Amino acid sequence: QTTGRLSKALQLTLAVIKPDAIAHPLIAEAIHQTILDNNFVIVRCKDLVWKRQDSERFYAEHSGRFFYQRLVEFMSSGPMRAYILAREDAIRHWRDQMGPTKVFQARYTSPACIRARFGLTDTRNTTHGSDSPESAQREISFFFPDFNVDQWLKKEEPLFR
Ligand code: RTP
Ligand code: MG
Repeated sequence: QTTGRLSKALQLTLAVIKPDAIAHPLIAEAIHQTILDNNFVIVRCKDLVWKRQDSERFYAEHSGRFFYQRLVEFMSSGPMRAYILAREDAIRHWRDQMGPTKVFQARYTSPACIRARFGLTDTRNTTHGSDSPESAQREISFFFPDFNVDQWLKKEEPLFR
């Protein structure tokens, strides 16, 4: 039986505000506000800058793609902000808030989403979000090596009921 605003399907996801959006404080603030408005609990938050190697490692799955070089370059071009977010159905819900990867598609199909509002190009598209529980686990460890997902859920999940 669940009574709180978070159900038993409490989930963690990894969200990033990318360098294009962090470069503009009002945009970063608006994205942060979207996180709060959507009842995500901010479990961890930190600002960081990637070296090119971090970028290459994080996006290794895209290494053959035509946009890989500019993606890697962009993601190591300046500060970004990483969050661990908790919510019911957090992974899907955060991706819904971001909207489609491609900014012009986002503007047509879902003009209220983050990428439609603030995205510049298909690469400089403001935000990242894990796309599955497996990615969330990997990406949370990538950004927050000391954070133990299973331990956190075991300890905190009952408090969210
Ligand atoms: P993400 O992995 O960051 O959540 O993004 P996604 O699933 O929506 O998109 P994906 O296809 O996995 O691409 C990863 C990131 O690469 C950049 N990208 N640039 N045509 C392009 O220039 C292009 N296509 C993708 C974006 O920054 C995208 O988020
Ligand atoms: Mg992806």
